[in-house]
Amino acid sequence: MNIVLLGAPGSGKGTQGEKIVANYGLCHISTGDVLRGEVAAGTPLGLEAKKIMDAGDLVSDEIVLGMVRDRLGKPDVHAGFMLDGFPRTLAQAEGLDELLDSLGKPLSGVLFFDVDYEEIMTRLLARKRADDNEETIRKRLGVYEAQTAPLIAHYRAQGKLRQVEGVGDLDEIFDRITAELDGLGKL
Ligand code: B4P
Repeated sequence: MNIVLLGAPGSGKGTQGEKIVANYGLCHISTGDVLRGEVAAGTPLGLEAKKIMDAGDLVSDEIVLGMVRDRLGKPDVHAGFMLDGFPRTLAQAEGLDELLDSLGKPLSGVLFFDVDYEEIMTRLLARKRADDNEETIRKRLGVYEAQTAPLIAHYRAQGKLRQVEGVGDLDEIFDRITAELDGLGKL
């Protein structure tokens, strides 16, 4: 199974993603985690990415697509993968479509986490990561609305979108997710 997690910042992609990979044995590919790893290691990419992430902007499509292309070329994705936080722009989604075509690894489905912005603001202010202050969160939500939300229609048109209500108890949300993922095999 090859899936994408789609949703606003703080919608729970990382949180539920850990439960999904543990349950389905998928390889977890989080572009946010890879970028934070580069920042922590102080690489040239990390130094560049830190400024962009702290401002609430998106790292360039070329950089992120290059990272995902490298990662999907590794042998451990053979059993299936879960992309968390990628794609985030239409250009990234189109690049991913081409990449997966060339690799012969089609997407099984895209899980869209539906969470309202008020709930997101409360969650992220409580998390206190470097990019979690009110001004940056508002910026990230604006970027999400303009650049990432159009992917909902992109994947709906492909018949791949599965919408999950992302508010409530973590285990209840996970039950909704497994119901969707278990249904994918029956398409
Ligand atoms: P990401 O690392 O992808 O982070 P995120 O969108 O903020 O969080 P996520 O949705 O995973 O939420 P989480 O489960 O942690 O991106 C960070 C930055 O990296 C971006 O702003 C961008 O600059 C850059 N970047 C990453 N990918 C990129 C790409 N493809 N292109 C360009 N730039 C890219 O949950 C958030 C909080 O909510 C947690 O504290 C959690 O405990 C809590 N929570 C989760 N579920 C809950 C629930 N049901 N109830 C209550 N709280 C809950």
